[in-house]
Amino acid sequence: MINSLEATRFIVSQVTDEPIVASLGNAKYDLFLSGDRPQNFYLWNAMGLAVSVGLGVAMARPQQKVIVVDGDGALLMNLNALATSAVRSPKNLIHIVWNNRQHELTGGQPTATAFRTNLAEVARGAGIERCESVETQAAFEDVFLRAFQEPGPWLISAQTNGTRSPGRPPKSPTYLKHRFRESMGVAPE
Ligand SMILES: Cc1ncc(C[n+]2csc(CCOP(=O)(O)OP(=O)(O)O)c2C)c(N)n1
Ligand SMILES: [Mg+2]
Repeated sequence: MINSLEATRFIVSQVTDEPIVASLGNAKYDLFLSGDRPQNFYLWNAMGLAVSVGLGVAMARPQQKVIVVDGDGALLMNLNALATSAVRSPKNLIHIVWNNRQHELTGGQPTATAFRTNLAEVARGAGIERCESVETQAAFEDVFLRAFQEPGPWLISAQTNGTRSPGRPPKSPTYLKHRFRESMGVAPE
């Protein structure tokens, strides 16, 4: 079983100025704890939209890897985003899902992955080129390093435990948006 904080720390240890878009809840809490940086874009409440935002960033920045850290519950709420990603197929998009098989943040209600749904297979069926499921930290690090080097788009479903993360990133979406845009070299609005 993978600890999502440990795995997120590994991601952050590998990046330089690559953008990382984080889903609401534990994904963004872990990212903040692993090292706050202007290139981190934390979503507040917009459940399921991390990969939609990441897709847009990946299309706008084709020369750079763009990483999305997502939750299983959030992705399941917006599965059509996988089909949209596949239509565009940006080679630089790395979509990582922390699959703890529950909505941990709202009380641990089981998601569909606790029953029959396999997110890597769903992504493959949607048309995402490179889909992997991993269950150990070593396997995660190995596939992440491949995804960081080799063309995608990638979907990595990582089996994680259900731990609550204590990280609390800045709460103002406006502040986070401006900070992120500035880090991308986009002129202020
Ligand atoms: C549209 C919508 N419905 C419900 C919520 C409440 N909500 C916040 S986090 C969360 C669970 C997210 O589950 P997951 O993405 O698997 O992350 P985890 O909590 O397991 O880390 C829910 C249901 C929300 N923010 N938006
Ligand atoms: Mg979950």
